[in-house]
Amino acid sequence: MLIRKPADILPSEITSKENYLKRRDFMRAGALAGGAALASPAFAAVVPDTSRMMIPGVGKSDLSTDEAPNSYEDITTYNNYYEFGTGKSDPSRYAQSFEPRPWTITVEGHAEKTGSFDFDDFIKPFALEERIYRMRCVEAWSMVIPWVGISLADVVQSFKPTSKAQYVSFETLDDKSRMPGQRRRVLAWPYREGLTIAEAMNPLSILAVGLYGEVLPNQNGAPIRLVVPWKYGFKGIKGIVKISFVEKQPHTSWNMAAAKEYGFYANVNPEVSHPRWSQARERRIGAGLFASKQETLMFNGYGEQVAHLYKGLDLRRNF
Ligand SMILES: Nc1nc2c(c(=O)[nH]1)N[C@H]1C(S)=C(S)[C@@H](COP(=O)(O)O)O[C@H]1N2
Ligand SMILES: [Mo]
Repeated sequence: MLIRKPADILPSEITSKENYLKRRDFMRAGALAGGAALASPAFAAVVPDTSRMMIPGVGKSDLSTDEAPNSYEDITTYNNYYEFGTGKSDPSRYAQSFEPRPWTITVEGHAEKTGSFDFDDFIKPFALEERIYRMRCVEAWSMVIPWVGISLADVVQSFKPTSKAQYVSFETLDDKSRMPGQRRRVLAWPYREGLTIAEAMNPLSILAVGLYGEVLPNQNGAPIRLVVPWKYGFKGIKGIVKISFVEKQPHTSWNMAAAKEYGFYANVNPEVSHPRWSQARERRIGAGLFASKQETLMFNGYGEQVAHLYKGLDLRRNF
């Protein structure tokens, strides 16, 4: 086998956080040079193995759930990423040839520090941590995912937002040639999301760069995506290229598409139904065809950490 799996990589080969993606590129280049057959469409499906690289220097977090994580298979084959198609298996199929490098993240708006940064430089100052989170999609299914990420609060603080920065907005890459799903206007591209500055500063909010200890697969939002576990999955914007500190509540893709169905807050709330279905229960992906649904928890079970953010806010109106 030409391409080695993470388990076959010796710890001595793992040098530094800054080098892990460079090594991945090296391995991919090697794989392509080593077998011309890999370049043919019939073999395209095996190429993604090259991106399965361990991320070194990942700490543990006491904010992790002790529930059993979903399988790597479930997490990487049952996805929502409309830039690669609207079917659940579309992202794992059609994002394989996406190259999440080179990758530039632009930070702008009401902050003392702004600018454009290469992905590696962007994440370098921050500690990498494993965070095992319950994730709840607005479509009433859920998973438990062992993310590798950096604290969004640390990122926000490092850019020194001014008092005018009330919200943080995020944008995904906008490039039809690399994201074939963008040829159809199923959403207004680029995909947009936002948080209040207090939500962004909450210790639970992270920018994920990996899962199961490995570099983030393309279908899960490589190279960097937002994870806010007390909100419906659509807040977790993938493939981020822009972060803006803004004064007014930003426009968000799902709210622009259907304002009556998807609000800005999108907090998981079993008591507030989606106009077309109940949010009281959820199906845990991978639990089996005959497993009964489980009850959805207020704020997806993270109320202790986040309920204070919404004191005095009518959650029925601000859904
Ligand atoms: N750019 C972008 N980000 C996105 C989406 C999308 O279509 N485009 N889908 C969202 C939705 S609806 C969900 S449920 C989560 C799914 O994340 P996962 O596939 O890693 O589980 O990604 C979110 N982030
Ligand atoms: Mo979702």
